[in-house]
Amino acid sequence: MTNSAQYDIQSIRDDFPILERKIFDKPLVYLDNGASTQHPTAVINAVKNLYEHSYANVHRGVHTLSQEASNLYDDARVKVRGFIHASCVHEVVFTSGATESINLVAQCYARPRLKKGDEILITHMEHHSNIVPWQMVCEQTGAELKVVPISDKGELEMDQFHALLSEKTKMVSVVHVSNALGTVNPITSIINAAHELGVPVLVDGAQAIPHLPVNVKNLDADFYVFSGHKIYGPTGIGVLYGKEKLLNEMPPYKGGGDMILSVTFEETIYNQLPYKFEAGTPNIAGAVGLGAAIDYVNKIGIGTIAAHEHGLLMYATSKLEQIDGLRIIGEADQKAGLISFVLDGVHPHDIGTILDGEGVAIRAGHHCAQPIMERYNVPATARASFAMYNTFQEIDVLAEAIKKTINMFN
Ligand code: 7TS
Repeated sequence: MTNSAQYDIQSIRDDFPILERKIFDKPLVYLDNGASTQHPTAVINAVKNLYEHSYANVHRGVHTLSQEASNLYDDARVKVRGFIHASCVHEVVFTSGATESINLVAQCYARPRLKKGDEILITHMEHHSNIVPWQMVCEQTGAELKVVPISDKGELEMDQFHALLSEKTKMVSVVHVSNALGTVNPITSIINAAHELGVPVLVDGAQAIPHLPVNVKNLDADFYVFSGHKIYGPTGIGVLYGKEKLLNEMPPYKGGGDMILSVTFEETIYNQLPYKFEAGTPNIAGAVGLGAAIDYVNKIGIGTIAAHEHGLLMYATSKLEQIDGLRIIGEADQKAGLISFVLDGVHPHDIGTILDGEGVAIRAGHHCAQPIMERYNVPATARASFAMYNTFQEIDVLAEAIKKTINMFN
């Protein structure tokens, strides 16, 4: 199996120092990118350079280092804006990750608007971080959570979505790409249908952002969230994109420094967007690292990465399908680069452990999507998830390691 001539996989791999690691004396085959991706030298160096040359707190000092750090922090926001095609930089709020972004919208957008009898519509394939914040806000307000079912293939039952969407629906929150199934959801149709009833839509883009071009303006998403660590950036940094009008209508999430214009004991005037939602010293290095990660992805091209990963997905699917006793969970027509699977008679944790012995890192577990496990009546799955640096040869290693696992258990 060869890679496309234009795609210089070796030079990409050379940019990721960790890929040289050996695990139990075997070359690392890192296929746990859905949990967290690895970092190119450009990201590591951006963070290193900040700490070595330009580090100080941001937005509060007139001295040179504070100005340099502030500029780097603000540049990162400009890069995110460009990457997701937001209309303006102040629609990009830095958070600690997708989870915090969703909680922020649940508490600051939904909670003040919800009352008993209202409904929030999510789907059966959400990560816990797009379930629990809505359950919490339902408990707080008396609103009810409605769930769009999925088919055996792992696709949303769109007729059910349309049936559940009603005047009672006050918010739709849906995952763009499922972390447990790989399904790419038809979010344009979902957003359009919701907007016909005046219902805003949050899109959980945690698993989409490293794999697909995202244009929040074309999608007309009201909110779009993701984490830096799933797109080759640092942990502890994430993004909440929100339409300016909606963000302006929302109260702040946390109170503290940087989110105010003036404070007296009688009255506090909040800062403008996006700082209203960024109380306290932010994750400066995280933002700078995320900016560098976006530069890196742009250099390769998100469309090019998507094409490479699609090739890996097709190849891996055809290889794994040939293995007796292996069942793929999630066979949607539209999938991004991950495969969940189970083996007859072998617990996914044992698969994970044996594969680790072969140098192959996958995730085994419920993937923080327990309702999906329940839907397919499995306790857990093993999941191989791909990134721009994975090779077709690594898929061969994965397949051989799975066959070895099956042989050990027979
Ligand atoms: N939404 C989806 C679809 C996710 O896959 C994840 C993390 C999150 C939200 C939460 O992101 P965080 O950065 O705020 O934690 N998913 C996974 C995973 O699949 N394996 O580990 C984490």
